[in-house]
Amino acid sequence: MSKSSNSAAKPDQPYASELLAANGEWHGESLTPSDDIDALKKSIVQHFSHTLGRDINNAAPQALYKALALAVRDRLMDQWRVTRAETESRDTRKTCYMSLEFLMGRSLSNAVQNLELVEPVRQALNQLGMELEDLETLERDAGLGNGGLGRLAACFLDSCASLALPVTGYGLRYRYGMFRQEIENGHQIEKPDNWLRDGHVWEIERPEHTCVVRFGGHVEPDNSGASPDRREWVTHDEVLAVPFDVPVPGHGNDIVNTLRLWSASATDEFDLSEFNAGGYAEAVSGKTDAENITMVLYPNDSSENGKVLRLRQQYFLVSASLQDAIRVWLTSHDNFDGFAEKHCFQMNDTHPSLAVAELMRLLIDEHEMTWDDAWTVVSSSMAYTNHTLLPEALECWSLDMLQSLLPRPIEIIQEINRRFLLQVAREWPGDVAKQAHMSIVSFDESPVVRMAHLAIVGSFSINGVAQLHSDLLQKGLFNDFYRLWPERFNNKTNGVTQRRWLAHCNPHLRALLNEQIGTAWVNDLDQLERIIPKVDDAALAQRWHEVKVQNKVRLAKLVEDRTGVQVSTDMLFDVQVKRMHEYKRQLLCAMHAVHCYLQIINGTDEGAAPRFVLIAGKAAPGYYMAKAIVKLINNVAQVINEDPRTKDKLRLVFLPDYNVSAMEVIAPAADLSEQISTAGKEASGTGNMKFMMNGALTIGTLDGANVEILEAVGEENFFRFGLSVEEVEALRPNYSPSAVIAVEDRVKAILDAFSSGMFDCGDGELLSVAIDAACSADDPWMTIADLPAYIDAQDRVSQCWADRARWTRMCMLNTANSGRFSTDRTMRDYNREIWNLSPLGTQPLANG
Ligand code: 26W
Repeated sequence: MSKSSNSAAKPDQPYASELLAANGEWHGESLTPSDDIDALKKSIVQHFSHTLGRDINNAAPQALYKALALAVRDRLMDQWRVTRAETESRDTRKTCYMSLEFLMGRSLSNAVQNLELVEPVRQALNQLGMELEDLETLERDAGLGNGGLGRLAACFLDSCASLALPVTGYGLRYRYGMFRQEIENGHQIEKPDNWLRDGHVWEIERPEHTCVVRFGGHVEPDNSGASPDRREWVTHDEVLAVPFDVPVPGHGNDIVNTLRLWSASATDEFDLSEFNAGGYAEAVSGKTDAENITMVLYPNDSSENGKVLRLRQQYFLVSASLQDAIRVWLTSHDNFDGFAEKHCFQMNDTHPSLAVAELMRLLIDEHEMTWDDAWTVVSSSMAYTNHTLLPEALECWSLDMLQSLLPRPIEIIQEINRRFLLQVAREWPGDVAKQAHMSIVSFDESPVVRMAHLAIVGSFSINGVAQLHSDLLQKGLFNDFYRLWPERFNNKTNGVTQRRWLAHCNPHLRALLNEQIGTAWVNDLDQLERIIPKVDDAALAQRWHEVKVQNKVRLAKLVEDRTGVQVSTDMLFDVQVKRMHEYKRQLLCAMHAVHCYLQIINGTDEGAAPRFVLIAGKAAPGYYMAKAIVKLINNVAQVINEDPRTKDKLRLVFLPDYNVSAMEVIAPAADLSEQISTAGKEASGTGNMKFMMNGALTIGTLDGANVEILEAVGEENFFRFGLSVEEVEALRPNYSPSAVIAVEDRVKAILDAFSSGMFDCGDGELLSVAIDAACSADDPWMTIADLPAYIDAQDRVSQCWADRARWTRMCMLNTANSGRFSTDRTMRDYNREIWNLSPLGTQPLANG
């Protein structure tokens, strides 16, 4: 392979030899402060008065939080430096996990737990007159993601660090994360999420690793003769990518991995012609164009609206991240031999799939490789995870837009496609339709680039996120590709990290589990099976029940604080929290609440469990129907909650501003987990796993990972209902909601209640839009088809609730069988079948 143009020689180190020698210690003493209580107290006070310059006599709570966070951060700095050095060493094979979203939530509590400092920190704070829980909740969520895909990336990082896997997360440092949701008169209102307003303790800016990313301009032939495939990208604009590193501590293993978030900044070179013409202010304000790139997270979780800014974000992320990997490589190599063996680039959905073209460009144009050598590197280091089967979520970018924004990468995409179509023609000679169908660039009049096709053609591994989803990808959406390259396709069922989603968020259950089976489950979730032999222990069941009640008290308080609605902990907490989307069928849940209400007012509610139905989730700001459903739920809630007849029997609440921290209160308190999507639509789901782990029972369809949850816990401990994938597809051509309504009085009564105006609250039109859609024969989500079976399943829930011993036993079995839904298992699967990394600290380092 060809030589790189960059020199691998180290620059002269201008630093004092004393400083270099002191890397991690000072005159033989470790720089890491001690974990004992006095040292912690001293650190907190020092940061409060010296780093933050505050006065203890008028301590702002935010400053106290920050002082604590800084004290904790000090205790991971050395481990972070050592982990980075080993990860970046020439012998370490590593994964770069590229994602437009990382939904990290809060960091302080996570760091305290993973550094195993909970007790000393708690005591240090107590001695200073403070409570850990009070300070923890002052931290703003880092909400740099929409939903499942972003939170999955965050859980992956926790598990990789805890398994000592050399994995670096690469993402964007959005100035504004996921919007804050307020509810006004039942409508969703979006407010900006200024999460950096008070500063962010958990990031370290690394301006020395800034990269330059190009946009616009055009391409010219290259006359240097360096490589026959090289081209010159000229007259482009440049934007700086400045990295901010966030530490990702593993649990109790001295590993601290890195999440590197790029922030866009203008180059210091302003438009001089404008400057000289006296337009100084105009030249400087041109900066905002560049800096807008990382200004805001796009709040869409299922449809792409083709905005050029979003495309700029995607390219900005992949270009900077790949340049970064190459920079590190060239500090210890002078060519690219072995680069592919030491790197895996995992693409979280198609959002970073321009990486396929960008790595080609960097290798060919910047590092003088031939096309064939570069393609060998790219196609053996890229891997792609698909997270959705919904056609509207599959990204396509207009060729025109790509040509004007990224003239060189699009040239490369077209060449990749040309070569790929030759391969298709060899496999299916004469089949032009096949070529049209599989082509990366569509054959339309206004062609688009299908990003999933680019990702598949460029990757050695393509995975879905639950067994059912992976099967459907192979049988349906990607079938042609599967026939061409079956060996590339695999499944990796999602998980969640039990450190956040059980140990941290459910301290009472953690204590009970620790007492019963020891603490090993925190790093080995299969240990939870040791609860199985104890599920008939009545005394244990009673304590399990008491833990649930305590958690329900905590959630009830949150609900009352945010909505003013009071709920009794004697009620069955029936919970559906997730993004608002028609396929997730929050409408089904609302219709069942109406069914319960009608039973109460008709006096036919005998045997019905007293229920608190809790729904929460954000609607994409431009998704009209999802917003109509939010309004519908709020209207129904208002009628139910204000009717004195429902007292002690039924409450319905839409909790505003659902986010990671809210889920940490909700999951431990739920009795019933609603996972009721139309079969074949939810790729996996991960909320379903959080609820199961915390001992909620699931009412669910055979969709996504529900199938595997059911398999793990058994039919008798799961409320299954509804059409299967095959049944949905078989029914679709003859689907007739009116036929269902004609024979189902319960369904008719619900719809009559809506059409009577009972829930209109002055906004009947919006409601009827949602109800009419569900009653149409074209309803893709087939809500009415599943409604009778859903009501039956809810009746089984009510019956079961009446027998508390049986219910609690089922809850215990759900927790006990949730081991396989740990992201520790997921990451081991990725590592065994895709990444092939050696855990840090297990390999002798040569030339480290
Ligand atoms: C605007 C572009 C876009 C398109 C699709 C943004 C986001 C998406 C998604 C479909 C994102 C997403 O969150 N998917 C979810 O991923 C989870 C983790 O794998 C799964 O558990 C969910 O089932 C899936 O909907």
